[in-house]
Amino acid sequence: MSKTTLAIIAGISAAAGAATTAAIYSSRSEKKTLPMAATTTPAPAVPGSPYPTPLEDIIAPVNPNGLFQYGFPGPINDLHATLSTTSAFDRRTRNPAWVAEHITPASLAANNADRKHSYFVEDETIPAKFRATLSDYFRSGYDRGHQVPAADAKWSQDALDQTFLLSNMCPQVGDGFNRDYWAHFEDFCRRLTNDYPSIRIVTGPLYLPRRDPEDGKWKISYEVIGSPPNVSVPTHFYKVIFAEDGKTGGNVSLAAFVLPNASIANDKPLQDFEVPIEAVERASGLEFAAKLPPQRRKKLCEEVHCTVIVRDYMDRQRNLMGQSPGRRATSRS
Ligand SMILES: *[C@@H]1O[C@H](CO)[C@@H](O)[C@H](O)[C@H]1NC(C)=O
Ligand SMILES: *[C@@H]1O[C@H](CO)[C@@H](O)[C@H](O)[C@H]1NC(C)=O
Ligand SMILES: CC(=O)N[C@H]1CO[C@H](CO)[C@@H](O)[C@@H]1O
Repeated sequence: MSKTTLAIIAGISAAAGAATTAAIYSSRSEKKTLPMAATTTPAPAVPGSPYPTPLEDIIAPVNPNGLFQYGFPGPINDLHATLSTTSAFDRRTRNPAWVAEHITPASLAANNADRKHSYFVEDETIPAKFRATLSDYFRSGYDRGHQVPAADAKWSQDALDQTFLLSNMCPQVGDGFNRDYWAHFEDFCRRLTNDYPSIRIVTGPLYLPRRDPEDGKWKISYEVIGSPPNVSVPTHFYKVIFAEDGKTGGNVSLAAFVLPNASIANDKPLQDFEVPIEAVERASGLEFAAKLPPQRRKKLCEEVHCTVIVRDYMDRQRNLMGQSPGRRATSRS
């Protein structure tokens, strides 16, 4: 890891109030996957699998896959595509694992929708017992924080409405974060369409370890809201940005950012939050650009100024959404 990288990570850690990100980027060597024990059974009978598991295979001699006769435990990703979002859900935390969007200069220029017609709704494609509910957020003190921002989907009322599914939300700190720095960061992403014809963004939560001052050990600790507790409150949020040059097989300028779920001073440089994509991958267990060969990868923040603009943000928001800036405050339930 280069000195610069370490400095960037240290910068984030300072912002987070603890050396958290260092932990997700530890240089501990990767363990090789152990070779699977030789098995005489055919492919497992998972739900929807074309391979049946004959009774003799279930019983003898030893066959852990026999479990599947009672059901497949999961995890299930609840992949869900809407007009404006494609998401995977994490049933354990009742938050999305990631939500992807696509914005272009034309999609942002269209203004065919009004946020005042949109309502936060539970995502009924997710089984009721795993879903985040409106009552979980009620009086929790946290905003229902859009992962794909509403302002990115005003090209159609349906597209805008679909960003209000709770499967596109995570509990976010309101003042100083969702309504401030995070919103400026979303605005930065939109401004990228001035420089690139096509922008893809993946957004999601992280639950990062913090060093316990008592015993010096790294621990993950986060609140769970709802009664009984249902929805985890992430410690951090990431965005991975793909700025495309508009050519088939063309170059893609990449950047990844990790921000703490906390009030952030407006004068904090955005680049303090930039991390290697690999750091987000290690922290989230996800992979973002496995099929993008190195020769097509460019560094976004070497091509454009990765900075937030705070000045006149509210005016911009008002223009984008055709609303008064105060309305944003109603996103707190
Ligand atoms: C989560 O919310 C649902 C629906 O409001 C509720 O039935 C359930 O008991 C809550 N808690 C857990 C841990 O699922
Ligand atoms: C991609 O970037 C490389 C330099 O990194 C450049 O030589 C090449 O022409 C670019 N490809 C396209 C399609 O613009
Ligand atoms: C609500 C919440 O848990 N906020 C946390 C967001 O992450 C930062 C950094 O870990 C914490 O300091 C906040 O307490």
